[in-house]
Amino acid sequence: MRTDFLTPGPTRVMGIVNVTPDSFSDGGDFFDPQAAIAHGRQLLAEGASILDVGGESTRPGATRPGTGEELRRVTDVIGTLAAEGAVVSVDTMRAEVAREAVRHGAALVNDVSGGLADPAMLSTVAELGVPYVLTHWRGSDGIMQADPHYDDVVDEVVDELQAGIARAEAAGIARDRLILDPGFGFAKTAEHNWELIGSIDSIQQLGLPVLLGVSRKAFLGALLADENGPRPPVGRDAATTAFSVTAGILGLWAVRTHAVRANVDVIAVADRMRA
Ligand code: PMM
Repeated sequence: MRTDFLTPGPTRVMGIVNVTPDSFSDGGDFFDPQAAIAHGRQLLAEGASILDVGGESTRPGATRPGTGEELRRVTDVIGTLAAEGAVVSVDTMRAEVAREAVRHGAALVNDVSGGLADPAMLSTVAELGVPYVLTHWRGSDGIMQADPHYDDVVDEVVDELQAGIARAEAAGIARDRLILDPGFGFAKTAEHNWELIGSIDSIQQLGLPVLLGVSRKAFLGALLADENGPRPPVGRDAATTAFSVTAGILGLWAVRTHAVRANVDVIAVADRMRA
């Protein structure tokens, strides 16, 4: 089993391949599996170390596809790209999709629910033996997205990630197979996201690799708003690279981004400055 992508080194770029009709920034662009495969190849050519292939939009209010439909969207894309040598992760909240994805060559499972959406997820990942991205999440219902509450967002996210690590280990996932993600935008307001990003070292102190998923997210649209309203998602790529500089300087494990080349470039600079 391949785990070379976990070894310490410069921050990696995980390129996003959304095989969905409704993701917030690129929904529909790569819904056709052939378009998704071509996009994945393009992201690899731009320097992506990992491709994150997902068949369900996690956008608040999105209608969930059935398991069969989610599988139909991702399996050929994963199978083709993995067979060509790519390190592929599957972005799914479903154990059955994780299992099939790994059978088709996925090397890691990226579950934005931290194992909370599907009770079979953690034990399935343990059985598969692959690395697992454990994301901070508090449910996908409207209230949790629209009005999340924390007394101290950093402390609570750290505590809840620790609880997630304990759940994962209890289910049989080895600690050295875990990657942590604070879950920007998942049950968090823009203010919560800014507080968390300012204290990302608190997440690093948990001692596991950290993945940053901020690419094109709404809090950047709000930051860059003008008289026409929030900046649309495709106009948020330059701002996204600012976080990749930070990630590179702090030596985070990876950033998950839609655009790849610019993020690879700024990480090269950040890494060189660290040397
Ligand atoms: N964000 C999205 C989807 N998957 N996975 C992880 N680990 N972290 C994230 O922040 C994350 C994710 C939503 O963004 P998209 O719809 O543009 O893929």
